[in-house]
Amino acid sequence: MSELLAKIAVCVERGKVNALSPFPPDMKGQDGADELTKKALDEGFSPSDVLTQGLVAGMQNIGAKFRNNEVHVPDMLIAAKAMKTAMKHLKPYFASGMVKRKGIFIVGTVAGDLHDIGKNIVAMMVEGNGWEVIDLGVDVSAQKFISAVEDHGGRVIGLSTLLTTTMLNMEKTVQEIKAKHPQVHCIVGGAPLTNEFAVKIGADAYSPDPQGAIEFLNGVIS
Ligand code: B1M
Repeated sequence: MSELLAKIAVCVERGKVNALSPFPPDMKGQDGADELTKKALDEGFSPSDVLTQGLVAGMQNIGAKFRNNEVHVPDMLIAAKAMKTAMKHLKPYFASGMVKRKGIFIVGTVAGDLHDIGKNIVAMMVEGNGWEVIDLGVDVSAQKFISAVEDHGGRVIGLSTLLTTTMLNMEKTVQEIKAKHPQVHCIVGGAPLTNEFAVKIGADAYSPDPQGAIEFLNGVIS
């Protein structure tokens, strides 16, 4: 793999956004994901290689470390910021169809629940893995999820909840989505959930972390 793309992956994983960002201290003054992504495209690297061998590789590395408790929520947030900043250079190639997204992932926190920190991390990690993410935000009704499927044609919906009281809303939401669009896959996550609960409510999958959501999504398209 090219040294430049490997450097982009390191910048994403370590949260080195751009040359001006002082974090991480040992990379101060060096180019970040922003400059290196632009440089790679200017030098003629294919946008798809920049995405997969640079940005996605970096997000995968940090995702694996998060799963192993080697890094924590702030590390994920800064890595996602580096990825998002670099992604702006790739946007024109997505728009032109030169780089294909893996698919559409619709995500939201279920009705009655306003917690969005975990859901946002999942959304950013999935986007960094090459998916187009339609983030419906918090307090999302079943109808809003259904409309998003109809408007955007997504095949996978991610539902998050942090409250035991809104787990019931999650159950109703999954059932309404499945009744209207049985082909749509629903993956659920959030601190109070378990795999048994996911099975009971008719969801297709449960993941305790963003990495599991990515693995499920990649399984859907393979
Ligand atoms: Co609230 N809150 N909160 N809160 N809050 C909890 C969840 C609580 C456990 C605190 C406690 O009592 N110990 C408790 C719930 C208890 C219960 O249900 N049994 C609670 C409560 C009660 C409440 C209120 C009702 C408090 C009140 O007003 N009386 C209220 C509810 C408001 C509402 O939603 N209607 C409320 C409000 C808030 C704030 C607004 C102040 C704030 C939310 C800010 C925000 O999200 N923008 C807040 C916070 C910050 C918390 C705690 C402290 C932290 C939650 C968090 O962000 N964790 C939380 C206590 C705690 O967890 N220590 C608590 C970090 C985040 C990265 O983890 O969301 O679990 P998490 O996401 C993980 C995984 O779960 C997974 O990946 C993420 C990354 O690893 N994951 C998925 C999540 N979604 C996924 C989806 C997937 C896959 C994986 O696929 C689709």
